[in-house]
Amino acid sequence: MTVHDMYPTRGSREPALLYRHDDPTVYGKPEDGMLTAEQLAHHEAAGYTDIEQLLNDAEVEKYAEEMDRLLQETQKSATSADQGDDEHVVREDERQEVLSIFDVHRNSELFAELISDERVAGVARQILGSEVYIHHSRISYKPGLVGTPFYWHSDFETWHAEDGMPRMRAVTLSLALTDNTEHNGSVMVMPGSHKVFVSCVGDTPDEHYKSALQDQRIGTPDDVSLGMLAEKYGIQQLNGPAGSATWIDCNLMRGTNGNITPFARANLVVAFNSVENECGEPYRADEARPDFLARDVEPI
Ligand code: 6CS
Repeated sequence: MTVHDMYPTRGSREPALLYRHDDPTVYGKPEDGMLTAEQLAHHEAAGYTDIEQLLNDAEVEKYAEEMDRLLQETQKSATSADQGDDEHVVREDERQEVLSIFDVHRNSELFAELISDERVAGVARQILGSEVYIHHSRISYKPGLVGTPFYWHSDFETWHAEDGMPRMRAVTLSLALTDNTEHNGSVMVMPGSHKVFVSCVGDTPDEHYKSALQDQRIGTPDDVSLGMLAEKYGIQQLNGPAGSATWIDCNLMRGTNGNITPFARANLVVAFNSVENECGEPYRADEARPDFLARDVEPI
């Protein structure tokens, strides 16, 4: 059976800007969760929502310690005799510093507890208007001095092409575990760009995730499309102290600069998908990505 692809990408030599067919962006109402009518309206229009303080100071300390524990665990596994990391740990090439630790909802009871909290899973349910499951979770780490940039992309382009996510009904929480400043690689977004889908050029290589998680080059927009989006929507940098957070629509255009400051930048990133938007076969890859990136479907 041929499945109609509402968001064709990576199949043609020409890039294209397509309408978002999935309306609305916000499915729930103020009475469904902690976000106010004003915050929900902003999310609908801009594709993101800033939360000034999701964690209090004591919680910031607790979760930053837990992150350090996870980082130390990866150091142990990397130095133990001929045993590399599991795939869920991603490092940069030069100094082998950790960039991402995936599956934190499975590897850390503390993070699992936080993710199931009303402030986190509850808000994901409110935005998506249904039960939700975790598409993936990670600590996104930009080590001081060698933190690498992430080029402009929409999460959905990859999730559609490589994970078989049919519709734009997913949302990501990015929660600062250290201060995020304009210098150390805080997230940049193009507000409102979630209403446009950039169909990208290039085929998906085998095991693309291995290189893309270090430096994504396929599934990223062409120069002309990026220029048009930046002109139309502008660029907003999401700075905030440890404990602040941002909800990001799955199709919002976003990227980060590198981190050449000595100050590490770390965020907990949790991608939630609606249970009504379960992934199928990838639209533009021969094989689905591994479980730690995309296969969990148990509602939280
Ligand atoms: O792989 C993912 O699911 C996420 N990471 C990258 C580098 N690009 C797409 C998406 O944001």
